[in-house]
Amino acid sequence: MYGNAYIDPNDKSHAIIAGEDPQKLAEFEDRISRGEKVEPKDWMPAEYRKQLIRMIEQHAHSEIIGALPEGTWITRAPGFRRKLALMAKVQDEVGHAQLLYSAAETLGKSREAMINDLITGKSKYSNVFNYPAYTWADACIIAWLIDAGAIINQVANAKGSYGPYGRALDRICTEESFHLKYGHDNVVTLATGTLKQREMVQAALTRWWPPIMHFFGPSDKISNHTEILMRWKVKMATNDDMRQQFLNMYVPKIWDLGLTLPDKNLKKNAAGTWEYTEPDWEEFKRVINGGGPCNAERLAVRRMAEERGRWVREALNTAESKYIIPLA
Ligand code: FAQ
Repeated sequence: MYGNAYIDPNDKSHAIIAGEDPQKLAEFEDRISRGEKVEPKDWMPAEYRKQLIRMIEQHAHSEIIGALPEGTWITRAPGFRRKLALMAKVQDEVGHAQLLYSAAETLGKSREAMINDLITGKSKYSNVFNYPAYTWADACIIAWLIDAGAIINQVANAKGSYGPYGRALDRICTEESFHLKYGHDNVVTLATGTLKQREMVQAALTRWWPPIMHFFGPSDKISNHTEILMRWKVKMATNDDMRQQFLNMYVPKIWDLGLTLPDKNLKKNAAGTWEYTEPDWEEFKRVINGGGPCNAERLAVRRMAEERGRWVREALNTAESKYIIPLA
């Protein structure tokens, strides 16, 4: 027994926490089961810290990399109002990365180390941002359905056990809800527009459906981290639960717009569960491990930004910097 939790000998998490002080672990798990928040200076198992750093860091990277496919559409968005709205959205996403990097820093990994792991390809970020946004409709589908998926995930994670992550997510979710409305409005405009607009949004939806199905992570049967993360209330829903929630909320809305989805097996069964063709997990693995259509380009842009911003960071860090012009 660890605290209130019975350890099943077949439970993979048993090995992960084997080296921890049983007393401290029991107290920690009791706190988690009481729904208390864990704060940066509290004792935590090494694996809890490691998992949180991994997850929050990947989330932060996803926000800054996620700004890239949409960002290229700012100058080409139809009309001044949409340009302004998209600019604000992209700025929000970068702000979310700042909040998340700060939350991850409370666990002891520096921002420099995180950025370095991103640009050297060591860290992962969301699969979806490794696909191109060919047309304006792709940017609209991202803003509607990727943000919708992100909200489902983040609303669940916000109730999780680590205080700084939960608080960052509460704020992020508020902003994401505006993005969702903006994305929905754009998709409705295209889906109820001219034949050419309808074809454009349908083609984008067809392109984005497989990455969207991957977005919630591998199926629970093959997910590596879900078991331990659910046990410690870092994840508050499994990958399959989140996928089901998304299908339940958005497939009817998509069909209502007269759009179709590229999965002939997609249907809600009598028990209320969505059935679908199993996503191609080999494609997913390839994309998250650097082999997607845009991975190289995305990291090249981040490396360029890192290089071009170096002088600013140096100037801020050096009191007698050569970049500061003396007043007298
Ligand atoms: N992409 O064992 P699991 C956004 C990896 S924010 C890439 O199931 P876990 C805002 C996973 O890391 C979007 N990799 O993993 C926005 C693991 O690899 P590892 C980001 C993925 O952690 C909108 C392996 O697969 N949100 O979109 C993905 O228990 C529009 C095994 O997977 C977050 O990061 C994936 N989709 O569950 C911005 C939320 N899924 O480390 C701009 C926080 C899994 O063993 C525009 N993260 N992997 O080598 C989470 O909730 C979880 O990490 C999951 C994955 C649910 C994503």
